[in-house]
Amino acid sequence: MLAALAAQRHASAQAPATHPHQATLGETKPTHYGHGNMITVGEVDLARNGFDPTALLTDWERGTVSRLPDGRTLRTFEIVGEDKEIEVAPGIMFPAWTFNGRVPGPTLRATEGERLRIVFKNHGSHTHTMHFHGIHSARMDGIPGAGEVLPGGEFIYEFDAQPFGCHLYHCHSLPLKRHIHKGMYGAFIVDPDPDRHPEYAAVARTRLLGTAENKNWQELVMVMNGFDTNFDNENEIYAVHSVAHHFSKHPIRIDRARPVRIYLVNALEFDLINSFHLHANFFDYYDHGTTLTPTLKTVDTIMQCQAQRGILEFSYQNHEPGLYMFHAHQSEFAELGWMGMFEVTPATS
Ligand SMILES: [Cu+2]
Repeated sequence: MLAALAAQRHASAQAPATHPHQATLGETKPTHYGHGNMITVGEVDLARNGFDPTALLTDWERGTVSRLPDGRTLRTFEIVGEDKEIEVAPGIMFPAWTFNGRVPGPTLRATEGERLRIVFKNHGSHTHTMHFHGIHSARMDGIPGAGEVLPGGEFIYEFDAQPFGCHLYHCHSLPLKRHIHKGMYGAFIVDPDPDRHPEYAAVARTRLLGTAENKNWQELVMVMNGFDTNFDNENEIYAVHSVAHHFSKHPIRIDRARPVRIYLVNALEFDLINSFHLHANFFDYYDHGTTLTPTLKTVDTIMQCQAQRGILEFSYQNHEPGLYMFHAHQSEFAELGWMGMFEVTPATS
């Protein structure tokens, strides 16, 4: 009996490692979980972190909507700055400064022409601001002297949502390098108002959250970041949404029949550039997302300096199902966490 049990254990120990996603993928048996064993081992405690990088891909913060006396839409967001320790790779903790307890902060999404009101309460241990990349007055710029908030304080930023595009916000307190790399940044997306762009109204509608045309798209936001875990002014960890190799271990499911749009933002500190490379496919790119026609067509790699951002559009319609890699094409970044997988599946509907 004992011998039989031991034999059984031995057999299971020898069984090839499988992954749930491999079951449907036939003979190729991709080994994305390891990929030459160049990824982290183990899992991050996402529950303790309080955010899941996969959920963040499609987590649009819409705020609350009301109507101004002149009939315009007022969209109000509430943001809290707070200190929080987060796990950025299995067993690697980082003392972050956050917006709403997550890194990156919430993806604020509005529509061109709305009035935006951002109520920022600072519950953190340091002075912070919210500086938006957008068009606004000097008083609303979110820099020292204009909208900087002491611990325990509050400031209300208010401006119009313009221009449409893929933007970001970040803390602009000093030293800036420290406040950014600690985690105080997030995506800020302004959808185009189709009525303002009659010549490209059909395209604009695909970008406007909630329309039937928009629902056909698989939209994802990706904030590229990194962490200096030993305080030497260099990054030890690179990622999309903070957790190294999360999307290598948890591929992003893509319905082959529907197009994909990525709102890509580079928040990386210390390194001069970051990049995005898509495997086995090409995409169109909209620099800053501020145009309705591509600024680059048919490319498979783009680079961004800090605060640069853009929109990628592509399709796997003519590809066989399977796992398709995406990563920074600085190989070091990829090996230290900035690498992921799309799992392209046959149409589900
Ligand atoms: Cu700050």
